[in-house]
Amino acid sequence: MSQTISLTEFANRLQQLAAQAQADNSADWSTKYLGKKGLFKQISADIRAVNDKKAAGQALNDLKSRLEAIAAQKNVATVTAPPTPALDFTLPAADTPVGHLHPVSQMIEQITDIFGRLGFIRVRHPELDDDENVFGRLNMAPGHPARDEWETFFVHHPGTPGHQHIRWVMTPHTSNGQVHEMLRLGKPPIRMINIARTYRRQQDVTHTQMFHQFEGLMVDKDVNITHLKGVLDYFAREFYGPDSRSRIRPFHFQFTEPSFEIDFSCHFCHGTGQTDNGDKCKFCKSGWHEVGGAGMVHPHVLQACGLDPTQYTGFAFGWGIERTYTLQDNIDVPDIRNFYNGNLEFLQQF
Ligand code: FA5
Repeated sequence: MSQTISLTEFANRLQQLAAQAQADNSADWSTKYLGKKGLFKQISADIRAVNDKKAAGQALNDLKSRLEAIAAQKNVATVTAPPTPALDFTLPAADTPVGHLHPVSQMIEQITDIFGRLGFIRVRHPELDDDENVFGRLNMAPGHPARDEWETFFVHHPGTPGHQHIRWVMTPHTSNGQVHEMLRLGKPPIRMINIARTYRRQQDVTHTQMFHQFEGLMVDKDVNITHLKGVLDYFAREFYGPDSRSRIRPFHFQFTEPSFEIDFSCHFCHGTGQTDNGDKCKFCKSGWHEVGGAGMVHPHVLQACGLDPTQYTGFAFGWGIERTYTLQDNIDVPDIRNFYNGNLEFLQQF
């Protein structure tokens, strides 16, 4: 049986604790005396050994008031448990974070939808392809200097005995889709949109080694540049807003003739290049954003893909998906690599 303590002995101990507390100026005074595991809590446990619990309880209450008075006098905050908030069952539940499609997937859906309304059907063509489809049939014979522009990853494959040797290439652009589609269908009309991953030996704030491009192709009788311009203007209006428009500027691609660079009017300054108070638009500087390339399919390409260039003409266009986001004024893309490094703060803005 545990030892009993007389009420007098208990009261003496309380007195000693009060005196000690009064003399003590330590920085952790409050925790030491009134904290959850503090001296008051410890001495309160001794009440079990006192017979006269009523008087002992009264003495403990007096000590508590005394300690609180000392705390106030010493100007220390007393440690008291925070009030338990009353449960309100009528409050709405806290939001559960909900994920969403990756921005690249979102844009693929949007682009597929916009061009789909013009009859361009989305197709898929290989991302690891024969050099002949990526370059050769696109008017870039082996050794042609234009090949250097694509900063290509080549895949070494020794070949399979008895099979034709294939020179494998990780596609640096989606233009190989033009070749596949013409060979697949064999006969116009052709209206495709090929969206795929592409690869280049490039890596900095505006380049990733893997990125996405899309490629449009239309081939038929009497297709001309005005059709291309109409399609680009339609895209500008649908994607950027009703007052957006496109511009094409002369350029060179080996697989289109003539070739163009495509610009879209800046949706921030509406193509004026100026802010309302006459300053240069910080977003575009010139009123336009360059997005990608286009042109009329080169007769050599039509021929290499089995189509008669005296009967058919066509146009092609293509650009990058990640880069398109960098041209939107409501989206912050300080580094294009953020699309692929799992940075949630970045991805949550989409
Ligand atoms: C081409 O790739 C041509 N195939 C486009 C084309 C299609 C021309 C049909 C004519 C007819 P270019 O190399 O400029 O063109 O690349 C097009 C776009 O891809 C660029 O404007 C950019 O948006 C994107 N791009 C290119 N390299 C990278 C990269 N490393 N990282 C992210 N985006 C890139």
